[in-house]
Amino acid sequence: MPQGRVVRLDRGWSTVLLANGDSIRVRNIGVEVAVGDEVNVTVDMERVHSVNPRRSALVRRASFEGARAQRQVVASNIDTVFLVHSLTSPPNERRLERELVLAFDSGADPVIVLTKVDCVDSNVANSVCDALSAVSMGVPIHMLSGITREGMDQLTDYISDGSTIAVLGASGVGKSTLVNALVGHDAQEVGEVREHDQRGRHTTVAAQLVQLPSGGWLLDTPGLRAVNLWTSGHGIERAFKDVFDLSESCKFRDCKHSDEPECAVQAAITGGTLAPIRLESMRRLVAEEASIEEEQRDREKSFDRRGARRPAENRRRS
Ligand SMILES: Nc1nc2c(ncn2[C@@H]2O[C@H](COP(=O)(O)OP(=O)(O)OP(=O)(O)O)[C@@H](O)[C@H]2O)c(=O)[nH]1
Ligand SMILES: [Mg+2]
Ligand SMILES: [Zn+2]
Repeated sequence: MPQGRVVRLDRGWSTVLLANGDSIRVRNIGVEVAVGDEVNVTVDMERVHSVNPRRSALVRRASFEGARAQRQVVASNIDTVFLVHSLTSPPNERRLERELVLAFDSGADPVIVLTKVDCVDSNVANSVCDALSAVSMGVPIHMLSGITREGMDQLTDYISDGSTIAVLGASGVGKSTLVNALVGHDAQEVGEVREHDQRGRHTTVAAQLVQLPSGGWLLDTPGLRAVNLWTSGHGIERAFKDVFDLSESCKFRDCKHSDEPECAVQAAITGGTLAPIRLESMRRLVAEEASIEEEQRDREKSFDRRGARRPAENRRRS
């Protein structure tokens, strides 16, 4: 059976790059396919037969379809995730926290990339960088320009033959510009941002895997409006390592960090070493994840009661 990698998805169609370098468009009926998947194509080259197990996947909650949450695999088989923010906008720590949770849960390594360093003076750049550093939990941060190429050499270490980097971030931050700068030609369309608020116009509409001349892959994604969590593994623990580390020293193992005695988290807030917003933010994400988990459990239960088979993961429409 011919094997290849899904480089793009369009409503029921997969574009698959085969091992021999040919690119074909095939139907993906009855299989859940994501960009980045390694797939087997039917011998008649008509459709995706099966998807190989993913070694990593960036998963978020898609917008609600009816009342029920759906999961969306944004990118699969990735090694690194570039979390892209623009230095021309005020730092968005809350968004970065969510992106870090998704990235940690994906199994790939996050890297923070701050673009448009050519557009701001160094005071502004440093203050945005400092604000985001406060929630980055030691994840590397690089400031660069996809236009002047300043700082681009910092990214070479992440690129290697056979490895895949997913590029994630809001619309207009410069994801496609960065992809083009790394690839060395205009592989991806770029679009102007709105002058008054620097927001993008959702130029990239579908995730696209692009091959690097040196080997390796970049996975450009459409700007996500909302970074919604799906059920998480240790993503929240890792993205909120500061809070989790402190809670090790709370008197009670099940401390909720509210009004318990000898709470190390509250002590850090009072002492000014932990921003209260970090605890609030973590609580919000824990609650969001818990509600998805609860919904999933209810769904499984209702299927069990009816004696119906749970719909197999790969039968869900992508
Ligand atoms: N000066 C400067 N402009 C940049 C840089 N990166 C991107 N831009 C500009 O920002 C605008 C948006 O860039 P895109 O690369 O299309 O942004 P995107 O993140 O791919 O946006 P979506 O596809 O909508 O999600 C374009 O006008 C780019 O020329 C940079 O480092 N410096
Ligand atoms: Mg784009
Ligand atoms: Zn506590």
